Amino acid sequence: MSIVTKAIVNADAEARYLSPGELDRIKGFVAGGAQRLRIAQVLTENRERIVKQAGDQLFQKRPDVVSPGGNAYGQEMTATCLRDLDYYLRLVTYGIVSGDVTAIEEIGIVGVREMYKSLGTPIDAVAGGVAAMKNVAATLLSAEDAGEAGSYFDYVVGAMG
Ligand SMILES: CCC1=C(C)/C(=C/C2=NC(=C\c3[nH]c(/C=C4\NC(=O)[C@H](C)[C@H]4CC)c(C)c3CCC(=O)O)/C(CCC(=O)O)=C2C)NC1=O
Repeated sequence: MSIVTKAIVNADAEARYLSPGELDRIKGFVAGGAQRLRIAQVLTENRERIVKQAGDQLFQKRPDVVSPGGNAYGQEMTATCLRDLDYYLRLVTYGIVSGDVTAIEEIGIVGVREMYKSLGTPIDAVAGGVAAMKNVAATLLSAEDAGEAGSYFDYVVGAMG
């Protein structure tokens, strides 16, 4: 949900107009719109590169996950691992566009610990992969845009930590 939708749901629940505070927050959301869309566009256009480079960095740091016995060992499992990174990059773009982490949380965070546990996937390594995507993404963005995008990657990493 974007903060616009949220404010409307809250206001309508009390059958009232949007409050000055809500209008102010929406003003900030709208003012940042061009930036958020620009960032989401760069991440979307460069998704393959971001996922591949982040995967390379992760496997260099954590060779155990792609070694025999590792959860991402073998071509197929490595591809599934990179697919998961791509899933999280996609969710990060949802967060950036909506200016809110709710979509990321609902789709990719609720229950994630239990899921990776049952798959035998080390969640700290998934978090490491997301952190690597943040760093790769930063090389494609201005410092200001990288800062804005970074908070959404940080949210995912923090939620897995
Ligand atoms: C959009 C929300 C969403 C998420 C997040 C998601 C994750 C997800 N990752 C899975 C598997 C997996 N995930 C990984 C990932 C990794 N293994 C490692 O060691 C690395 C650290 C890591 C990559 C960074 C691997 C290797 C599997 C396959 C495990 C197996 O089949 O044994 C599975 C099991 C089913 C399948 O193989 O598709 C799910 C549901 N699915 C979703 O719909």
